[in-house]
Formats: sequence, C-alpha cells, structure tokens
Amino acid sequence: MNISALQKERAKYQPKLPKSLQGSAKLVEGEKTKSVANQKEIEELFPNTYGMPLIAFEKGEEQKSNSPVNIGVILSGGQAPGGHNVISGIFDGIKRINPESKLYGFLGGPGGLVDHVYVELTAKKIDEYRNTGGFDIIGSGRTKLEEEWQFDKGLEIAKDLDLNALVIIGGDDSNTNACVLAEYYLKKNAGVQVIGCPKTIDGDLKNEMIETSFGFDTATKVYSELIGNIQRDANSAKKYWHFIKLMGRSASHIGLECALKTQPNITLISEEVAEKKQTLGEIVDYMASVVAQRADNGDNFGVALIPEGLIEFVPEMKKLISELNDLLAEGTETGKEFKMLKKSHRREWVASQLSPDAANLFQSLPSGIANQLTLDRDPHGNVQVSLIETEKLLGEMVKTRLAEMKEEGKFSGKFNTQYHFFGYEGRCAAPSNFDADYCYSLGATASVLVSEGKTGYMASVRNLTAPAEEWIAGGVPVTMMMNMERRHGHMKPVIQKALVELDGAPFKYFVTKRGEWALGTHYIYPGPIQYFGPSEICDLPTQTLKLEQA
Ligand code: FBP
Repeated sequence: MNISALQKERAKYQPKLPKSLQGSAKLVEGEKTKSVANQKEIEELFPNTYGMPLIAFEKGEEQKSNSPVNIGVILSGGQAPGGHNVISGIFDGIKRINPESKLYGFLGGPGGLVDHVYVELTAKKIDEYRNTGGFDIIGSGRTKLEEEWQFDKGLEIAKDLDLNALVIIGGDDSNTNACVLAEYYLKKNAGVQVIGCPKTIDGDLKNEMIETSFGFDTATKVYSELIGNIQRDANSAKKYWHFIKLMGRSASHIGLECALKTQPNITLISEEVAEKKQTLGEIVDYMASVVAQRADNGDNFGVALIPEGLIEFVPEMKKLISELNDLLAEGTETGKEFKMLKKSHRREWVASQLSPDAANLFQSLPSGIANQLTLDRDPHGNVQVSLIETEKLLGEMVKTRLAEMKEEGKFSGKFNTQYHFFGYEGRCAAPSNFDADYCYSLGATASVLVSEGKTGYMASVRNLTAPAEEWIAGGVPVTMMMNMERRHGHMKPVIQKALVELDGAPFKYFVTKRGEWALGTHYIYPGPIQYFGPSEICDLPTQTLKLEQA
C-alpha cells in the first residue's frame, strides 16, 4: 500500500484513553432509565431492553482471565472521520480481554450482515488503518436493518462465526435499528448481543449521555480551515461575496460550529428560520441588508454560510415541496400529464396546479431552481432536496433584491458572487486528535460492554472538554434516547434527533456576536488540523462542546 509521509507518521500515534480503560474496567451500574418521551409505548415495544441502568466504568483490578470475545462490526451510513479508530479500539480491546478473541467486519454496511459478506480483521489489516480517515477498511452502506428476515439472516452468520456480539457504528436511524435488533435477539434468546456507537458528521446524535457524535470535530475543522482561507481571499481581493453551503442533512450544528470558529458575516441557522417561521423573502431581505450595509462601509465582499437542510425548514418552501411531491408523484394522473408536457410549458402548468401561495413562491424562484424542484426527483417522484443548490438560489434572489434596492436608492455597491459546497471533503479526513482519541475510546468501551454481556447499549464517552484521561466511559441504554415519531405515515420508536437548541449556549453566544461579525470584518483563520505539536492546538474540542460545558 502506498501511503503519504503524514500517514506514515500518523500511524504511530497512540490514541489517548480514559483512565478507566487503561487497565481492566470495573462496571458501576447507575439509576434505572426511562425513555425521553412516550415511556408507555416504548416500554411495550422493548420489554427486554427497556429501563436498563446507565453504566459507568471505573478503573478495576488488573486483568482477570476472560473468555475470548468475538465481534462482528458494521459501518452504517455516511462516512465520518474516526471510524477506523473505533474498529482499532474494538480490536485492541477484545485482544486485551483475551488474545484469542476475533473481530470480523461486514462489508459494505448492514447489507454485508444480511448477505453474509465479511472479512476477518487481522492485526496486520488493523495496523494499516490506524488513525486514518474513511470507512474503506470494510466499506459502508445505507441498507436499513428493519425486517425480521434480515435479523434472522444476521443471526445465521453470527452463529456460523461464533459471534458474541454485533457492534453497529451509525447515526440515529442505525442505532434505533440496532436497538430493535438487540430486543429481537433477546426475545429469541439468540445469545447475540448488539452494541451501538454514535457516528455522524452532522452532530445531531447527541443528548445528555452522548455529548457528541464522532466525526463532527474533524469535519468542522476541515470546513473551517477552508472557510478561513476563503475569508482571507475575500478580504484580500475585496470583490466577491462567497456563498458557502455546508453539509448536514437536517440540523445546522455544522454551520453553527463553523461560524463560531471563523466568524463570517452571515450564518443562517435552519432551526431559527423554522422557529420564526421566516419566509424565503425575509431571509433574502436580511442577507441583502447585510450586503448593502457592508457596501456603505466600502466593503463589497463577504462570506455567508448556508446549512444544507435550510430549504426544508422554511415553512412556505416545505409546503411547496409537499404540494410538488403530491402533484408529480409517480403513477398519478398529474404526474403522467407533467411528463407528457413540453419542457417549455412545464413551469406554467405546474404553477396553475398549485395553491395560490405555493404558486406565487414557485414563480418567484429562479428558473434553474424551479427546474431542480420539478425535474430532479428520486425514484418515488419526490423532490431531491439535497440536490437543490440553495447557495445559488439565495445568491440569485439576493442579486434581484439588491437590483430593486438600487432602483430605490438604497444600495450603491457591487455584488459579485462565488459559490461553494463543502461536504464530502470533510467526511474522510484523517481524524483530529480529538476524534482519534474519542473513537478509539468508543471502540474500547464497546469491547468491554460486550465482554460484560451487555446488549441494547450505546457506547458512551463523556466529560469531553477535559483531558482524555478524565473522560467517563460507559454505556447508555438506547431505549433511553427514544420517543415515538411519525415516519412514512406510521408511529415508530426512534432516537430523538438533536437539532440546534435556540436556548442552548452555542446559539445564544452566536446571537450576541452576529451583528458585529456582519458589518465588521472579524474573520478568524483556523488553519489546517494540527496532528503534531502543543496540546493547545492539537487537542482542541469543538466550540459547541466548550460552550455547552462551560
Ligand atoms: P449520516 O447521517 O449517515 O452520518 O450521513 C450524513 C451525511 O453526510 C449528510 O450530512 C449528508 O446530507 C448525507 O450524509 C449525504 O449522503 P450521501 O453520502 O448518501 O450522499
């Protein structure tokens, strides 16, 4: 394998572990738990895994002799920096417990379990991937483990490989399914445990016991480096407004964290837009007013951060998208009629079929965006919201608004735009020290939970703004994080997604600063992730964690 000079040096990095995981860990059981909401329904659905206690590890006596622990690991969903370290943490953990233990990786995500495609992860293989980004050691996938026949297929291979447990590394949906699987195997007395690990760059799998999901730290550091570089370019040339869309399917944690790190002129937070029921017009007015005020100060440049999920949080856009989904759905009369129309007549026809408000909004959209809304559809005929170029939509609408303001004598500057989307470039970066340590600790935690016979738990490592030695490792029953939500027309038990809290410290701090950042030029240039050097720059946790735990 050809590796870079950095990768070669970085392979030698020994991730830091909490004290409790440095020798053999002692389990301390805490209070019995209940779900965050809908306790009665969740208890009925999870009679075997509901109400289990919280678990914290303490430093135990030196290693007692334990039986081998065999684990099958699965990477689920989008890549997040640090996944390989979760796997190396599990590997080292189970070998410490008993050198005869074995680790298998199911290939290509949960589908690998169902299709029985796997590899044994040997010491040699693991060493090649220590402290590297990506999920390529075994690959990932988005197959959902939801059906009993899939669980039974999984059990077949688990029995063949003599597995004690499956460890599922995934986001809120994958961990919800991990819990359903744990419950199913317990009900069947199958003898296979299931443990989850909190992954996603989006940062929306978090709660009291899971302080952050892994990958969020590294991804936001990568984006913030790029944003900082662009800010410096903007401030050097003084001729462009950069509109930057940031990944994060739904929540705006990434945008908020990057704003706290770089102090750009405009940052939109989807949760605030929804709370204030802002219209697209109001968002555009706000952006145009910042552009105009900066222009009055002679600054015809700036940087705006736009969260990927924004569109779905604007109430009127949500309504328009829902009407379009119904109107153009596969197999409906209107869907068929739409397809028969000449492209040049489609926009007018669509507008004539919508409710008056939705039609007005649809007609006010730039034609490129209107086309994306009606032409780029998934196999079910739904609008593919993630493909909508929100940064261009807003850029074009701000341009139109500024032209009107010019006519009214309210804008006398220039407005030239550059557009960017930062997403995939952050998902497979070499993990920061924080993510390398956190992930390795999560893996080690999972191995102890398995060895202690636990199931239906998520590995939890807390107290993350303290030095790694003082982190608190343990387990949280997944049922504790659940509530009932409507999904595809049915009420289902799911882990509650954590959106940006408008009364939380990170957002509140941002609100006190954004006016100053809008009109002045207070950019911060974080630079690249530092892997070697003083702890003050190498081991920095996120601003979000710092503010939340201040
Ligand atoms: P997960 O929730 O699975 O971690 O994935 C998050 C994410 O990176 C989102 O930020 C983004 O919208 C989406 O995945 C992109 O998905 P894909 O990789 O399928 O294009």
